Amino acid sequence: MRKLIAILEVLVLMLFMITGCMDQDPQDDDLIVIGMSQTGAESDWRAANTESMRAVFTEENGYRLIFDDARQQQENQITAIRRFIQEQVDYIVVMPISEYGWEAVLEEAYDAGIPVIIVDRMVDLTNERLMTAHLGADFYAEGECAVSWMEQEFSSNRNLNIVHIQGTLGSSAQIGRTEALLDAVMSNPRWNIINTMDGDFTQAKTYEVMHEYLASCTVLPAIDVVYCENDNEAFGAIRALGEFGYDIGVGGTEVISFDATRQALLYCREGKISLCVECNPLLGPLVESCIIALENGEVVDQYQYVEEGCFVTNDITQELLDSRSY
Ligand code: GZL
Repeated sequence: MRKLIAILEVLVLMLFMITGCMDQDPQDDDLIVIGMSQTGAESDWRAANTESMRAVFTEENGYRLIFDDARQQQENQITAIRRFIQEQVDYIVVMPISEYGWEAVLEEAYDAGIPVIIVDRMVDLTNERLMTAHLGADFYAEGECAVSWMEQEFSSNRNLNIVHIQGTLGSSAQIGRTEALLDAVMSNPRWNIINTMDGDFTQAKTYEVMHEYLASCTVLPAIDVVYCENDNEAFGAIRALGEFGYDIGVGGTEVISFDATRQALLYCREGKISLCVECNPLLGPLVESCIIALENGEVVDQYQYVEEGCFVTNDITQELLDSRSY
């Protein structure tokens, strides 16, 4: 008899444990589930962008974040989006690696009734209803900021030899910044792009391609400007140029960079980078305000751009550096 009672007690305990585990915390049901596909971890900018998202979409703030790092592969992003659809998340947030190839998978999300928010770079869609909102930067305007500085920095009656280092090909950051430079070269007949390379937004790739280019020259070319489409490219280019004896800075080879992360601002303060064009990675709060508006049944602007500026050496004060969080 005692054995029977002991068995019954164990069974009751197990039953309690199982039902206790299966009971979702009532709070959990209230969490907004976000499926987030991040491009990768290729740059300082990207790390700051990811940190901004993770800092906002926490359980304390009322969210369950399902975060996927695509490691710079679009197919990984598409796979992740399909997983988010299967898991019936409340929102899908995508930082797309490139502009093209999204129509089919975003159609699936649309059919599943899941709003898709595109952040940072843009996607090229024939059916724009597939995207609830795009929150990011105007990359062409960033490039215009750089070429306006070039037009002021260099007199119009001198030849300008430019080396152009592009970001990840097909990304809207690369497309916009490139187009602005090419348009400016068209309207400045003495500007000459002597070489264009793919730096893929990374320091290592840029060092490699710049080193390879300079090593292939029988006579080292005069380079007036290196137009780097992000900070990590600038770091790689500066290292390679230094190894071949180039004098970096005013009066020598002037480097332009995009993002304005802390390390780039420090290079700018030293004169190693002549112009830092800001590209704000801290998009988490903007994404959250969009989601809150949607939760409240509000209609959101489909295109929302962040404010950005640019910095030259004299702008880089300790106060400015202390004021920045990335
Ligand atoms: C720009 C972003 C770019 C950054 C790079 O919004 O997409 O990608 O300029 C990053 O640093 O790799």
